[in-house]
Amino acid sequence: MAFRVRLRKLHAINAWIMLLLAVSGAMLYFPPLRALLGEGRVWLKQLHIALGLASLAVVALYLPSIGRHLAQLSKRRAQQTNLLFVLVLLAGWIGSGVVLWKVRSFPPAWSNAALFMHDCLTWIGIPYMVYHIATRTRWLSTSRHHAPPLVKLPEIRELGTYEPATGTTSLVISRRYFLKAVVGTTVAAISLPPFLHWLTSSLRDTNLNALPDAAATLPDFPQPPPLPDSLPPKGGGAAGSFRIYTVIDMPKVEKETWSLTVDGLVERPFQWNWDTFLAFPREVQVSNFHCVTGWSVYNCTWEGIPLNRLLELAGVKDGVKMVKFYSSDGVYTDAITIEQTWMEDVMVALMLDGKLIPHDLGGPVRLVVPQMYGYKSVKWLNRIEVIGEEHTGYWEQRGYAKDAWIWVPPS
Ligand SMILES: Nc1nc2c(c(=O)[nH]1)N[C@H]1C(S)=C(S)[C@@H](COP(=O)(O)O)O[C@H]1N2
Ligand SMILES: [Mo]
Repeated sequence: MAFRVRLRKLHAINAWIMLLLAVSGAMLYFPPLRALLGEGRVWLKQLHIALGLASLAVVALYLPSIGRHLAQLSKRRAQQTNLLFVLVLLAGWIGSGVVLWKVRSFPPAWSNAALFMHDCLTWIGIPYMVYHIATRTRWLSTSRHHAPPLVKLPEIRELGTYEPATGTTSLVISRRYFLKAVVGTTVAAISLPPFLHWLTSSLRDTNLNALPDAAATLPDFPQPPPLPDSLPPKGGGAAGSFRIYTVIDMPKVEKETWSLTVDGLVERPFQWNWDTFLAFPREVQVSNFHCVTGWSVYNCTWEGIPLNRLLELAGVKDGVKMVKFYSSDGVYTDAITIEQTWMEDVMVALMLDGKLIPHDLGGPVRLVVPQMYGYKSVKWLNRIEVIGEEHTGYWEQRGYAKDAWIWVPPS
């Protein structure tokens, strides 16, 4: 009996943890909920990780009992299957969760795979949990013993009963089976379409073509002629899907009022309008874009002005500390140290794969810092300020590491 009590307790604890994980995970994942969270998302992510570790502890406490438990369930195939299924789910969630948690200790390809797995298991796992809860509530599970079946026969099984008298098998549907089927179908009908939508869009090469076109979202910015390396894109076309992030309503960007300022501790500060910006020589680079949450877009062909050309033009004074980047959303900033400007691939970009950067991706002009996680790559860039003190960027103030270097292969 003590064994059963112990299992029951572990099950109850696990159920609560899973519920909290599902709620916090869903909030972190779905863009509208994510937007609602704002900066709370960093703390919620911490909580989600802590809950995940707690569920790992529960699994660890359970595992020594698994042999005995399975033996006990040997005559209950459905429960055995449920148990194994749940254990596989948990293992997958925890394993991929650890990679996502310790993202900087793994190559981006690992994080990409872990994120895909984490999401995929969630699309399967949450509907399964709903089904599991719904079909295990008392009114359903006790109906087997107390409520009369829809069709009365001496021996009732879930489905199909052999009748010795006539030698035939008749379909007998108990109330319990019927309700399970209804619940199962409903849950599947609700969750399958968005799951398939998610699956097809994550297996798609890129979401660049599916994004609202720059022509529609940035109507007054005409497409500038791309350099030969830009179109057709030297990198062969971006592979992977951007998730669209913003911490506040996306700012309106208009050509008339658009400007880029380079100022602060420089000899020759300047402010450009769109035409002056376009007149400056541009370059093309192919690089990968990695977000610290695990997704990547490979082989992006960016066209724009290397940061260093702008800094040379402005003339950086001695003794400065950082270069700070502002977004025209008025809220988002980030910075790199003056030493880190050795990176020649930090770019003030205006085209991606030969087309003006879509507004959703921070267009028409965003920063790209390919060797660091995406949060350094400020969208809707409108100001570059050279400063003499430390600056902590938007997400860094909220818990992201100031050191944003992407995992580099050990040499
Ligand atoms: N202005 C602004 N820039 C931003 C962000 C943001 O929310 N606002 N998110 C950052 C993060 S965390 C990432 S991963 C990338 C995402 O770029 P995307 O939205 O074009 O996919 O933009 C970065 N730059
Ligand atoms: Mo990110």
